[in-house]
Amino acid sequence: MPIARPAAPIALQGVELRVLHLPLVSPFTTSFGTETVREVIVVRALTADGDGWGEIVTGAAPLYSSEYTQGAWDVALRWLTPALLDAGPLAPERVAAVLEPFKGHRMVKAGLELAVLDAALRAESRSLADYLGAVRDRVPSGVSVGLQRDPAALVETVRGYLDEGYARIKIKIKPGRDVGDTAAVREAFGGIPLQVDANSAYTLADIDTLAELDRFDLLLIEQPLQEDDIVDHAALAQHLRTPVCLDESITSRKAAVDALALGATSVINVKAGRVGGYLEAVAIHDVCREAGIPVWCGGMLETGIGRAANAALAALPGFTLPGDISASSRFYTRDIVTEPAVLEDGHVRVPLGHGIGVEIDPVALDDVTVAREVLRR
Ligand code: OSB
Ligand code: MG
Repeated sequence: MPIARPAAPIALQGVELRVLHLPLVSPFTTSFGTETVREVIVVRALTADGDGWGEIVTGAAPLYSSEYTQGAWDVALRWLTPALLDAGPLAPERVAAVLEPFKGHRMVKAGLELAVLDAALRAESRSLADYLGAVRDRVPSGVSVGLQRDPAALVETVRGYLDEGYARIKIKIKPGRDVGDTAAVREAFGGIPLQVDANSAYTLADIDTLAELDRFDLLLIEQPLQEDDIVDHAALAQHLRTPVCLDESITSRKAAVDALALGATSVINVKAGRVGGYLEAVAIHDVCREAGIPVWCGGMLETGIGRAANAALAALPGFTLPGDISASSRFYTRDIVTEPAVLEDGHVRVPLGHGIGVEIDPVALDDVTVAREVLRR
């Protein structure tokens, strides 16, 4: 089902971009590195009827994918934002087509599209959740747990999240920190919903190690091999009982269809940033739902802007597994929105206000802004 009721075009008068530095409550370590401060870009679409907000989820360094914040900043200011400002009356459904000639830079496209969507939907007094086709008013909340000092520290960290009520645990793994870490969590907590994320740290030569994870009854293993290793993922999936779930590899609806056709993935992590926007994310949801493939909503340490939009996306009917949509407090002591996502009985509420459904806290935003540019038409 595409979007049932499109939004009316907006007259985009300008776009404000800000780089934020948001301190993390604790360092976040994956197979590709450690972050202590979230460097992210916030987009504000300016119209005569009010503003719209979006978020460009690049990391500071190109370690998760080829995109990174200073590159995103450059392409947004030099190419993508000027194209949008020149596009005339702009319906949110047209943003992807306007930006399509520019290769790649999907996270930037997604952030710009979200700001236009938010402005357009606020102007019509509609919620993003309603627009995207949400069927729930709250979503189960999973938490992504970074690599810790050792398995004992991991167990204590996971214990804290379970005590808070998280509905699903995902642990990061890398070579040398896989079977032992997973065994420690399984032994400590029994049959909790558990999955692992390798962020492309392995090759097919590691197939025996990865097969050892089969005994832990994991919900899935996320992105064990490189982004472009679709055929190798298919070969690996043949040898594992644990379902393979692609994250980094799924950059579009087409990539999802191809990976499914090749048997490279049997579950998909949907991230709007990675695929170029919330509308492409819905398209992936739709094709997976049609094919009986479960999807779940991934995360990129979003601020309250992207976190609200992710909750709306995760409320679509095909999102049948808990997403990485934790409470804002899992990452931040102070968010940039006035009602940050909180954990209630293992769930996060889907914002039902207009647009993304949350309001910006202008003081909090200014306090974490390290760069700001405005382009006007
Ligand atoms: O691989 O899912 C990932 C964060 C940054 C980059 C990649 C990933 C992640 C996470 C965190 O796992 C998910 C979240 O936002 O909670
Ligand atoms: Mg991942």
